[in-house]
Amino acid sequence: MRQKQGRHWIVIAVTALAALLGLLAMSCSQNRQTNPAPKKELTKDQRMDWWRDARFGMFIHWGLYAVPAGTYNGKRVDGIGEWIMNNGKIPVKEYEKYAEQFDPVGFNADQWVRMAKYAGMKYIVITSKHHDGFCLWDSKVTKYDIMDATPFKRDILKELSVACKKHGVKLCFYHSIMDWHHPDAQAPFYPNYNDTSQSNPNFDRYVETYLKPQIAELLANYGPIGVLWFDGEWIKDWTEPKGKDMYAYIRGLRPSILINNRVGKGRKGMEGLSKSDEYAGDFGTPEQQIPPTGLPGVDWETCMTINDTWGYKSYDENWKSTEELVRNLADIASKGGNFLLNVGPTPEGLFPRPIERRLEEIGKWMAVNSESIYGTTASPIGKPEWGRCTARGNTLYLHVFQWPADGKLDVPLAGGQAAKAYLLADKKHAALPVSGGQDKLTISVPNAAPDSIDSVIVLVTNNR
Ligand code: H79
Repeated sequence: MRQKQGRHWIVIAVTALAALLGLLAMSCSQNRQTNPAPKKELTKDQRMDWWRDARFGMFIHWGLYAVPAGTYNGKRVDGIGEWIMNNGKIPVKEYEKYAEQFDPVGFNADQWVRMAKYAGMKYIVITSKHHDGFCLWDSKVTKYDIMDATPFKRDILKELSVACKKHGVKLCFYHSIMDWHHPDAQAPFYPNYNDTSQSNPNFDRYVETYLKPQIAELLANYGPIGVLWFDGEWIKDWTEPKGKDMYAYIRGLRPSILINNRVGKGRKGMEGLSKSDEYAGDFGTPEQQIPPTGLPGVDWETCMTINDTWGYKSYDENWKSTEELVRNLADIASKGGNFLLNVGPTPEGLFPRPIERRLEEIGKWMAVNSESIYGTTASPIGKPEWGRCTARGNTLYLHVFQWPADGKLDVPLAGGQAAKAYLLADKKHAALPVSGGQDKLTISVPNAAPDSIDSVIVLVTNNR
């Protein structure tokens, strides 16, 4: 009996100890959550490092607007495809019905990411939510999303996050502040959802109980996110203090993330300026334009359509040529910026064939020449008349768009500065003869251009 009682006490003591330890562990882990061990915060340069190195990314505009694809009630609606709800004056309840038709059975995240990677793009920015308010992921704060409102019921962002991780491509989200579907945002402004003179008295509720929780979901459930790319910040209800608050909120959750300047009011009109000491945001976002001389002192990224629309329009065939796209990439890199090239997939979940062809051709150029793009800095010799120039330390990459007919390429550098020159396409790096003058040097090049779009000559200098 005594023995039994003794054992009884031991059991109680052990149980109590275990419970105590459990409590202790719990409070410790709680402590860990509320008081994170002081981690050394990354500097802005460290946060920007991968992005500055990347230089080339894929923008993807995909949502319900791919279903009407530019046509409403049998009539073509002018303007960019993803704006059809506003431009076609489609009532919320009617637009919502496109969700029932959104069934992109051809969607294959792995294929999309492989195409981006093949083209040499290091990151993907996809519309988690565009102005129409429809969500491409399983959001817990709305039923207006891919899981609850469509027959497809597959979390597109989840599948992309898996594919991006597999292929080493950074996943980033575009998220619209403006929301034409939410009653506390712009929905009541129908038929002009983009009315910038009106205010919604419940907008703060939208921000606190909808927008911020959505951002938290996007940061919690899809692996490490490279960039949050905001848009639709021009509405009256969005202010710079709100932008700064959102910026701080996001950095509080993910200290190393990057956030574009449209989180606040740092973009005046369609300019790309972002000075983070004045405005919230890490980089400027010139849209559909390349700043003539870059934006000195500011990180920036030009976003651009591959035809004339962001979201798919079935009849927009105004494709930019591969030549224009590759030269844009070189032009942008030569000014120290990034190129975010947009694709608008079909409602079946496919990239239109003309897009695939261009990505393949860009990829072929990048396979030979990407060294002249990744991690390079702006041209130290301005815009030479034959093309563009990018730099990496002592090395200049001469992007020759117009191959010299006389076999002589003039470079505005003093002659003594050249240590060596060769064609990037030449695996043997056979030296090209260089002769020098006072204020220019001349490289003798073969008669035929190695690449009709952009032939790169590597010029190693000894002066920098
Ligand atoms: O997502 C793509 C487009 O749907 C979106 N941004 C890219 C990345 C885009 N939104 N608007 N535009 C493109 C052009 C429209 C600009 C205007 Fe305005 C909005 C004209 C009037 C309201 C902003 C505010 C510029 C002037 C006032």
